[in-house]
Amino acid sequence: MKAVAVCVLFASLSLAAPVPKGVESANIVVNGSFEDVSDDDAARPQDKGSTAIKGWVVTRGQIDVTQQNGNEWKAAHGKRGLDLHGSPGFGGVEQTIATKPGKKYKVTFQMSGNPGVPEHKAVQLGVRAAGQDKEFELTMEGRTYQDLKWAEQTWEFTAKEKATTIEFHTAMPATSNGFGGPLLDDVKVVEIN
Ligand SMILES: [Ca+2]
Repeated sequence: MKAVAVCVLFASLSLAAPVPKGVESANIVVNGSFEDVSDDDAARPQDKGSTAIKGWVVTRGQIDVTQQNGNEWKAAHGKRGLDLHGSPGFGGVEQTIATKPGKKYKVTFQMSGNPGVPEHKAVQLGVRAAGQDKEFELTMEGRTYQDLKWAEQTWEFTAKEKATTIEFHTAMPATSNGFGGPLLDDVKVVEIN
């Protein structure tokens, strides 16, 4: 009886095995966690056009690299992230990735906001690629230097070319405080079909 039971168990296990969904696509973004930047460059604001953050070009205006300091400014991944407002500045970052025309891509990233700007009740961050775009908003309620409450966001776009430039940028109004804005970390892009 025991042997039969084991056989049945194995049979049902093999039936229950998940159907392979094909190979999970790899993340095609370089340095999506913004860790690969020299200590010197991480310590100073980065102007539009800067390529100090490996794989990325700073767009629009100045940004800051954030760095974990004790129990403050913990990154979503690793030790560093970006504040898309500089000192001051209203900036962004972009990267050109290899894509297949007509294919869909899933973008995931971690978002928060700089808690040092009490007048900001919320922060807004824009993502754009291949002529498509989306704006994300997060409340600043409960977000502190000790607890940035990083929140995962997702978006999808369809590639049109063999190379696609994806940009993450502040979507806050020019009347907002340019010294602290939306925070970004742990960017991933994977092909999904
Ligand atoms: Ca990071």
